[in-house]
Amino acid sequence: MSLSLEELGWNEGFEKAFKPFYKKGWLPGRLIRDNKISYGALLKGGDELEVFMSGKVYHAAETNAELPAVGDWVAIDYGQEADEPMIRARLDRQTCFSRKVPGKSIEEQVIAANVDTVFVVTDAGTDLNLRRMERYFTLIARSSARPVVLVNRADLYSREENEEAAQQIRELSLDADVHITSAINEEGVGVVRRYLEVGKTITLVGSSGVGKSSIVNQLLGEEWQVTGEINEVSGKGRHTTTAREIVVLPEGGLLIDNPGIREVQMWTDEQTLYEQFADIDEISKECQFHDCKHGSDKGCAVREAVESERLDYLRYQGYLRLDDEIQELKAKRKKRQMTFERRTKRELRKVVRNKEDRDLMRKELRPSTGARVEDFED
Ligand SMILES: Nc1nc2c(ncn2[C@@H]2O[C@H](COP(=O)(O)OP(=O)(O)OP(=O)(O)O)[C@@H](O)[C@H]2O)c(=O)[nH]1
Ligand SMILES: [Mg+2]
Ligand SMILES: [Zn+2]
Repeated sequence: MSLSLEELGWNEGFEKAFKPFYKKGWLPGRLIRDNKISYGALLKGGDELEVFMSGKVYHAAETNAELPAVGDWVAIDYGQEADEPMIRARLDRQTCFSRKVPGKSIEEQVIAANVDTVFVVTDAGTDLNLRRMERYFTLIARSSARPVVLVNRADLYSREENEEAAQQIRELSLDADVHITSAINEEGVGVVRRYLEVGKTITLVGSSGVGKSSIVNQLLGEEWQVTGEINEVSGKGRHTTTAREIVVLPEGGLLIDNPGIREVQMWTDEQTLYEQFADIDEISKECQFHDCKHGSDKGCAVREAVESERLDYLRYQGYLRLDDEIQELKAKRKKRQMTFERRTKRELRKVVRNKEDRDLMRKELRPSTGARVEDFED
């Protein structure tokens, strides 16, 4: 299969941004796998190449989120014959789906760069959590990708249960398409195909075990199996995905399967939050004070709306929690930006002198990119 750059997601914007790099003799590649020390890159023609990050790219990144990530387009320098191919630059992302690194850290974790559509996979029963769904919607809105929800495992629930779950999810977002699917019965998975387009990248996220890889396998056809190895540690004999990787689909389009996400921590700004909660934003115009926090504030129209059952109590609670998280993140970031990031950079510079050190450092200092323990539910 010989692939053009366009089939790998290249477009005019990237072509334009790449101009200065062509002049240096570098060539574009799309990162499809993060091996920590190196990356797998797809090149024009469809060949895969192992590429290494240059010290310059490493130093130029002020945060881990700025380092190359799966989905990124980079400029590759082949150097002399015996040299390792090097990433000399990363093109600006056209979309970027990220969350906050789980735990106390205040860093952004890029889940996938340059994705066009994010599928959130859930089900109508044990996995369904509308508050979590609101988080996904907020993160997707921030990413500039298009949101689609799959209410999967439909074979395990009644038609009414599936329909009701889908309806509840639809009420949370004006932008998201919501479909009911069953990967086991091959029901509705065909709808995912409708979103596939040559050169467009989709990704699937959701809790572990909801069926992301099963859906991916159906799109890939029999001979491809991305469901991972059997989990010997837990002894559950389940196939759990442990790394994200881009695959080119036989019918065109690119797809990133993800490990199960346990914590959907906020990585966004207030603006995106308000847009996602336009109903609350609208009501809040009637609050007595313009900086109303909608808690115990006097004359709060939002609280009144909850009391008169015009606004769902749980949605209101979810909103307050997300707003809290965003404010906290903002405050922490401000405080630590100067000290923490500058210090890390200085320390990196000191140590990352030669290649051996560089590789070692990469292993130790890139805990928040790629898949981590927190990515997995068990
Ligand atoms: N009944 C039913 N089972 C399903 C369906 N989709 C997936 N499963 C099963 O659920 C289990 C987990 O499916 P996976 O596709 O590996 O789930 P995943 O979302 O990729 O999980 P992680 O890789 O751990 O994040 C497998 O045993 C699947 O056969 C479905 O629609 N109906
Ligand atoms: Mg999986
Ligand atoms: Zn208010």
